[in-house]
Amino acid sequence: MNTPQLHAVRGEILHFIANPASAGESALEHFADGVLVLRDGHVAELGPAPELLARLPAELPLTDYRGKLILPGFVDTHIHYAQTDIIASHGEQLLAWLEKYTFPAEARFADPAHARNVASFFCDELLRNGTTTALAFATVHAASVDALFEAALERRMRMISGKVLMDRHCPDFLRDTATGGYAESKALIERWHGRDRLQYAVTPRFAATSSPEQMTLAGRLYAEHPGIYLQSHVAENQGEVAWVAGLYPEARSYLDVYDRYGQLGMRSVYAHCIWLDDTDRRRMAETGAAISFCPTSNLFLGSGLFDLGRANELGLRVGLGTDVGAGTSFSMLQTLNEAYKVLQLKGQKLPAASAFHLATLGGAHSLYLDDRVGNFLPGKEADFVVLDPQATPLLARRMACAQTLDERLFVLMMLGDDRAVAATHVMGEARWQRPG
Ligand code: XAN
Repeated sequence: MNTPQLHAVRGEILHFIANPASAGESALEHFADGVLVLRDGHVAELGPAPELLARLPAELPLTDYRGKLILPGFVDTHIHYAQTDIIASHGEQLLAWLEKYTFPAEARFADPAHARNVASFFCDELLRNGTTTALAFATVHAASVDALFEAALERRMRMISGKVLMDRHCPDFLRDTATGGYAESKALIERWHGRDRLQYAVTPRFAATSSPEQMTLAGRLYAEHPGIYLQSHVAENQGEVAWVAGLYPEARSYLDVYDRYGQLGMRSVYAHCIWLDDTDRRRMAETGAAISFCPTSNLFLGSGLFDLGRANELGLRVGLGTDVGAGTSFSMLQTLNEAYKVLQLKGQKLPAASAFHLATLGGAHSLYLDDRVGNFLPGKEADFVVLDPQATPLLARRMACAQTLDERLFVLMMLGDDRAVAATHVMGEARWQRPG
């Protein structure tokens, strides 16, 4: 998989340079037969094949993906690597699901060998699904963060993660302390933040499992380290919302709890955001905080239907999250499929162009990474996924009936999954290739 410093990739190529919701058709660039020229793992140039091939040196190495569709690598804005082994666990809604499945699974990460084993599988599974950037929860154990960052570094993936902060309302074996969690997070930031493509996220699990003292220190960590991320959950489930209201009676809303502790701002990302009101949404927009929309998880746990239309109207940053293990697939295509259905139930539309924007440039924008990944503008890191529109008999048959690019993209997101991913490249290099 050793890729020369300068090389080219040929195929059908599609990327976004703006949000189709505001820019319409000019948001998207499409080359039915295109060439992407890569230099040292970055995009050097993109254009129509006949034009570029006529002036590129004849000896330039070229990978031929004709018949396939090349898109920027997917950006998963919310996932729990330690929940890989409990994906598809039956029967509960959020709070009971945490107790019954999540906490026991996360307890196993006290063993660094287990953490390394899961981290390696997890990173490979992301790549098999075309995901090259992720914002991921680890567990309360500092070594679980080391394991994930080591696995991502080996594969050169863009990974943002952090140690879970959780000092109350959880089993003893998963509990840290406010000051211990602060010190461990600080040490992890020093060890990992800014190393290659890795970045750190301060990670209070949710307001219910952190004491006011821990919430204060989480806010302090976020303020003390410019450029750092903060990730948490908010307003996912109605029982959870009521519980948090009782724990923080002084707060106007669940989101306001995070605001009071200085945890809203640029590079803060909140998963779910189902039970927010417009005051909350406006506050997120004002502070630059982002939402991770997690449709498969929201349906699986019966949490509710996210209002993407309203978030867009108020100019919020929104990305897409698989939220494995409450989410039911690592595939961002399958996640778009469920997003479409959630929005149908809300009486809203998710056109295919908006959907693929959400999974690529939109996600990168929500993470303040759109200057580095998310599309193929010159200088961007060359992360891309190669999709096979003929991957399954049904896909091939349905594609043959599709008339327009829009229709083909919609078919891909509704019928596609990991089988549709022919290859995934990270910084230009093929890190996953479908056998055969
Ligand atoms: N709230 C949560 N929601 C979720 O979907 N997964 C989790 O692990 C979690 N913890 C708090």
